[in-house]
Amino acid sequence: MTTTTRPRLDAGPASPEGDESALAPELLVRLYDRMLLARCLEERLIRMNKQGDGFFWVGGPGEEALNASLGLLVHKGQGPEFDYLHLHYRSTATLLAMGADPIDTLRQMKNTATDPYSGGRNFCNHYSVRRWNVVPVSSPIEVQFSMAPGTALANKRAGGRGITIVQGGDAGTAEGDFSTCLIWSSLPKRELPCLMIVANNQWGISTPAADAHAEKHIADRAGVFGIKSAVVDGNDAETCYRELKKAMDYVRAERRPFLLEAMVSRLYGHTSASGANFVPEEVDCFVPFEKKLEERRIMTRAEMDELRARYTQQLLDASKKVREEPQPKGDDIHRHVFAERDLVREPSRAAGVSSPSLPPSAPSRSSKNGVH
Ligand SMILES: Cc1ncc(C[n+]2csc(CCOP(=O)(O)OP(=O)(O)O)c2C)c(N)n1
Ligand SMILES: [Mg+2]
Repeated sequence: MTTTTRPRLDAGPASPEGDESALAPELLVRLYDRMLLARCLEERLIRMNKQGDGFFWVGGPGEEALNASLGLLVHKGQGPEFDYLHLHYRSTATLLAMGADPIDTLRQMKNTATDPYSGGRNFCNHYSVRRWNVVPVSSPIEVQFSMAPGTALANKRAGGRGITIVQGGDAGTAEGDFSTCLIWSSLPKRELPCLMIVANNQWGISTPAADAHAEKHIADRAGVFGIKSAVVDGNDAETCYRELKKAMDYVRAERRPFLLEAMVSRLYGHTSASGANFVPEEVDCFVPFEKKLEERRIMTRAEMDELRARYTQQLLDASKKVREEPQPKGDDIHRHVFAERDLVREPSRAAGVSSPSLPPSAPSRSSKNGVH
C-alpha cells in the first residue's frame, strides 16, 4: 500500500520562523503517512482479535512517532555492512516505515501459512526479516539486549557504517540482559556501535513505573559506563526523528554505544489480555503532530481524514482476503525448528571466509513457504 499524498504547493516555510530544527515538509508527510498506516493497522488487528480472527494482540499504538522515525532512518539491508534490528512487539511502525507490506502482519495475526515472518506460528507483530537484518522479535522480554552486542561486534568487524539497534520497554530494563548490553557495548577500547532504545510507557503490564524505579531516568544508568544518552519526548514526531538521527549519526561515526530513552504512551493497554481498549488519559502522538501539519499548512484536516479512511478501508479489504488463506498443515509442525540450510557455511556466503575445521555444509534445500 502506498500513498499519493504530497505536501501542498502553498506549504509554509520548511523552517517556521525561529525554529531551525523543523523538518522539511516532504519528510513530515512521509513520517505522518507511515505513522497513520501503522495506527490503522493496529486498529484492524485489534478488531480482528475481538472478532475471533486471531488469538492474541500485542502492538504499538502510542509508539508510532518514535518507531516510524526509526524505520525511516535505518540503513536497510542484509549482512554486517547494514543495520541490525533487535526490536520488540510494539515495533509495527518501524517495519512499515522500512517498507513492510501490512497484509503480512494481518497474515501473522490470522496465523496463516502465508505469514512470511513465522509461517503462522507466532503472535502478531513478531517480525523476522532476514533480508533486512531484522532478527526475530521475542515474546520473552529483553533477551534482544543480550544478543545485540553480538551483531554490533559483527558491524564493527565489517568496517562499514552499519550499526546495531536494540529496543525494548522500561520494565524490561530490570532484567540482566539490559545490563549485559550496557557492559558489553562499553568495554574499554572495545566499544561497540550499538544504539539502545528504551520505549518508556511507564508500565510493565499492570505495574506502574513509579513502583519499580528509584532512578529518575533509565537513561541515567548509561553514565557510569561512559555511554552517552538522551531522554526525549516520544510523543513528538519531529523530536523523535531529529533525536534518533542525531543518536544514529553519532553511533555510526564514532562506533560507540548510545542510550536513547523515549517517553511514549500505551494507548490500548498492555495487550488483548488487558482488553485492548483505548486509554483516553494518555497523550496520543497524532494530536500534536496533526496540529503542527495544519498550522504549517503542510496537510489539511480533510486530507488527513481522507488518508485515514483510505487506509482503514484497504486494511479491512486485506483482512477479508487473509481470512480465505490456508492455515499451516499439521505435518508442518516440525518445520522451521532447525535451519534447513547452512546459511553461514554455504559457498556463496562463505566466500573469503576460511573455516577449515568446520564440517562441510548440509545440502541446500530452499524454504517452501518463504518464511524469512
Ligand atoms: C523474560 C520475561 N519475563 C516476563 C514476561 C512477562 N511480560 C510480558 S510483557 C511484560 C512487561 C514488559 O514491560 P516493558 O518492558 O515496560 O514493555 P511494554 O510492554 O510496557 O512495552 C512482562 C513482565 C516475559 N514476556 N518475558
Ligand atoms: Mg513499559
